[in-house]
Amino acid sequence: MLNDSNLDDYIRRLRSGERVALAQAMTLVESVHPNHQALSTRLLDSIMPYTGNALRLGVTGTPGAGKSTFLEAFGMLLIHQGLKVAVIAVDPSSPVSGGSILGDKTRMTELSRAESAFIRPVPSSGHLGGASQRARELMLLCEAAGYDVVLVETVGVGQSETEVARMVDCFISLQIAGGGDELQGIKKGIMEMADLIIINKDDGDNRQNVAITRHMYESALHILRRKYDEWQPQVLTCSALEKRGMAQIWQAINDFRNALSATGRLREVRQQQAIEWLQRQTEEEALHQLFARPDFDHYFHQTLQEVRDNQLSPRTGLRQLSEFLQHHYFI
Ligand SMILES: Nc1nc2c(ncn2[C@@H]2O[C@H](COP(=O)(O)OP(=O)(O)O)[C@@H](O)[C@H]2O)c(=O)[nH]1
Ligand SMILES: [Mg+2]
Repeated sequence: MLNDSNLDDYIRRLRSGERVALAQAMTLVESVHPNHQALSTRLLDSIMPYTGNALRLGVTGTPGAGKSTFLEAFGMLLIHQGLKVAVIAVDPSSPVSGGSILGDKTRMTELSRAESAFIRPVPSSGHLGGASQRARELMLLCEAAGYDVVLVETVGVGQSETEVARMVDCFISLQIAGGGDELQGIKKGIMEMADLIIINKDDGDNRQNVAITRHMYESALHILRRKYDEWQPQVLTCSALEKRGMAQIWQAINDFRNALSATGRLREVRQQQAIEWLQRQTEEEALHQLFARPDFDHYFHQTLQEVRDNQLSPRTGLRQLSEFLQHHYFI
């Protein structure tokens, strides 16, 4: 097992693409044991210079949209082009060794057997932020191990989508026709986050529906504010089951990458993502530390009660808390 004395050797093996070393490094990063955390922090710090070379893609969609089937077909296309592909599946709905992961394995049979592919589920740990932080770190490990494309898959449930969108270069929303899903996508703001919208299951009797849905999305996209000056999000269709449409999707992703790279925007986006992540974590940490102080916590609850009982206006409550903070911590 990985330990303090063989860390350098592990990093060398990881960078040479040894799958066992990558898998063990991932297990270490996922461990919450304090000793492991100290070691995984060292590991992550050491590999930072070797990260950033992969194309980072996020794929989101409701359960049943065909994400796993799509990743199988799309991943194999990349592999046939000589690329190394990693899939990190964040699924907040599945327990640690959940059924959906078994389901995924059966839908990704070719990919999971491919020498150039690496598939890793991220078990949810109750706390969603925790799962997506780990996904980000696993992505860095894959980059250090020389993977060319890292796909982060997430189920279409509010926060996990946003968090995945914040860690990838290109965010892909996989949709299906009908079922009122289109409206949901628009309402939930997924369309504002998506760089590509792919309507899956463009096969059999469904093709007409897909064409209608595609048109709807295209119209909706034109009235939405654009995320980047450099890129107008595209709507594509595919049949993951019949493995059709994959080359066009890969082309669109490359167009996206080229458009954003040409102006330096892609680099800027990544820098911004890293900074914003640290900002959010710092805010969370600051609040956590503040409420961990018994005197503040006590005063806070006392004030809450007074406001609840109409003894104090909310505005005065806030002023008092603010004065308390200044007086106790900021002088
Ligand atoms: N007709 C059709 N069925 C598909 C397609 N892609 C996936 N499916 C089916 O949709 C179901 C859900 O697929 P899955 O990949 O597990 O979806 P996920 O939950 O988003 O990962 C399975 O029964 C797939 O066989 C497709 O392109 N066409
Ligand atoms: Mg799946």
